[in-house]
Amino acid sequence: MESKYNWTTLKEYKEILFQFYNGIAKISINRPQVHNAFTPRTVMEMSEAMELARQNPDVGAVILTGEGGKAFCSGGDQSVRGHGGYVGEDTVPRLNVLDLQMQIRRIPKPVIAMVAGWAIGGGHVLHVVCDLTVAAENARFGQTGPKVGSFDGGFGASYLARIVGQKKAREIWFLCDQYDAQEALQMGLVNKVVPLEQLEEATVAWCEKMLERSPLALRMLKASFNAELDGQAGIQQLAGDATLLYYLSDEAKEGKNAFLEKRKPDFTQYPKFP
Ligand code: S0N
Repeated sequence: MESKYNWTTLKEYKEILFQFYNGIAKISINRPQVHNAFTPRTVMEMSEAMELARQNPDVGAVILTGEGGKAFCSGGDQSVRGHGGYVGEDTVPRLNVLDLQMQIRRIPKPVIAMVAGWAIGGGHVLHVVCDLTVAAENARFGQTGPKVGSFDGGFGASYLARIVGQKKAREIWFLCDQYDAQEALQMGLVNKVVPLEQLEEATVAWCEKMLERSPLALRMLKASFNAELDGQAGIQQLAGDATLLYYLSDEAKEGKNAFLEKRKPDFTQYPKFP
């Protein structure tokens, strides 16, 4: 489908597109012939692009999507599934999509899944771990693990259950049924459903709205939502952001300056808030 936006390529890849427009990075799986199933290489490319988006100060929001209009992602490419993982060109089996899931949760910028067509298996989990999901009316959601001999007991199970509830999450995994966009909306699995031809516009509009918001507030909120679920790792993320904010203060700078000037720090002027 033609885009009305002037996306520029940030870096050329073999199995994904990595583009930029107006503060938004778009990472798009480009294997429509297999409904955007991912290989280890696809995931490595997405991982690198996600890190580049994180480090790029011009990027304030990330869209994760799939090319072709018929699939967001159909999970791990079963044709390269080997003994112990998905086998890449180097013949090593990997389950590297788990690292990508962590990256999506860790990047201190909102990540929106833009879902047209199938979001299935490991592809479904990818949209689940995104901060928000905008779905086209043709979107179809589901897990296939127990049908094809796999499962994701990490975020794919526990975080899904936090979103849709324990009973529904067990139904989704145990039955391997597929759910349309309206059903997904009803169970809180997606945030918004729009006609396919409006999908990109609606997603970009939400990104642009978030780009008008305070980036530090969005960062702190994302870390706070994660902290509630992620235990010590979540607290570490939130605490790291607290340190970032503290470093911005004159009080913290006094400590550093005193060290460099080889003098005793004077913290007396800083308030002891009630
Ligand atoms: C998506 C489905 C339902 C669409 O059906 P439809 O419309 O009838 O299309 P098809 O004719 O089936 O598909 C069109 C072409 O695309 C190929 N294809 C589709 N999906 C895949 C896939 N996942 N791998 C390889 N090829 C795929 C079809 O073969 C067909 O090709 P041609 O035209 O040549 O015949 C339907 O396609 C479907 O059910 N697909 C399979 C969905 C699935 O089971 N995915 C895998 C689920 N498992 C995972 O994702 C593993 C999770 C995982 O990755 C993981 C979990 C925990 C810990 C680690 C990991 C990890 O691996 O890292």
